[in-house]
Amino acid sequence: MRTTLWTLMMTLPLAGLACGDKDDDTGTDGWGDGGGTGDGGDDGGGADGGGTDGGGTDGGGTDGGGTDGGGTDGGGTDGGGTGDGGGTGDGGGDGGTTKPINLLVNGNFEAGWESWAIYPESLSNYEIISTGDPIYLSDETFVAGEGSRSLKVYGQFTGWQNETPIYQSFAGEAGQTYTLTGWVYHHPDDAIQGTTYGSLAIKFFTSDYSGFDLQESEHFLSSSPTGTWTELTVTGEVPEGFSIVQAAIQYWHCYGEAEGDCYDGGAMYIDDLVFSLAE
Ligand SMILES: [Ca+2]
Repeated sequence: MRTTLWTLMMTLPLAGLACGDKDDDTGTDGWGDGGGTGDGGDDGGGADGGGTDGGGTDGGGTDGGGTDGGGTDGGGTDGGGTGDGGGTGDGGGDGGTTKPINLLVNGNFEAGWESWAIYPESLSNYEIISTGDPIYLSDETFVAGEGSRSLKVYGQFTGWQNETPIYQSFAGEAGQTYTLTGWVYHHPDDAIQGTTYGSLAIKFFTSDYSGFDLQESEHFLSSSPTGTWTELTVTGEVPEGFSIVQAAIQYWHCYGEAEGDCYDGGAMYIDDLVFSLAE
């Protein structure tokens, strides 16, 4: 496995990390925002209800009371209730392809650690971090990439190279093509150091876990921009004979360390992962 990863590191282009404005839905990611809010509801309640029916006919005239007629019956009940329309206005799809179905549960970590796994389970060098939590070694506080919570991972501090894989597993079939995207971040006051790097990976296993293969995204490393969320993407096809597919976050602390005295600091934050199957 180590040979494979070295080879990968040599062959993968390290340049060209895509940094971008995470909230920008205009085109480049091809997702097409699908429109959103659906107007049309605004008119229902107000105009019809209160004005015409209520106050005039029933109320004011026959019963003769200001109280019964005008106020209660008319305006409130009828009017407000029937005025539908809100929420149904879907439409809007402004081009681009359909947003992919996300196979991940809790890919945005808003439900904390739920549905995620780490190997081995005894590892504890990670946490769910929320907007407003302190940044290690900094006076600043964390701001989630999406929603209010993200995942934070750092090194195991064994002195040696160590990997922390965090993942969700799926049943796959040979020939299927999967894509994993997500956003990563490191803060200037606690940035990734040395040879440590993080990445997204799609891992393939045979049913008995004797066979292993993977595809890996660009590396997020010490030279990657700090203080901004960067998108990583990886695509991979399930090889013949493989049936288990993992959408994985990797964190290689002290990568390549041979002396056993590496204690590089830094942490990587991850959010908003999407794992999808090509149609
Ligand atoms: Ca989130």
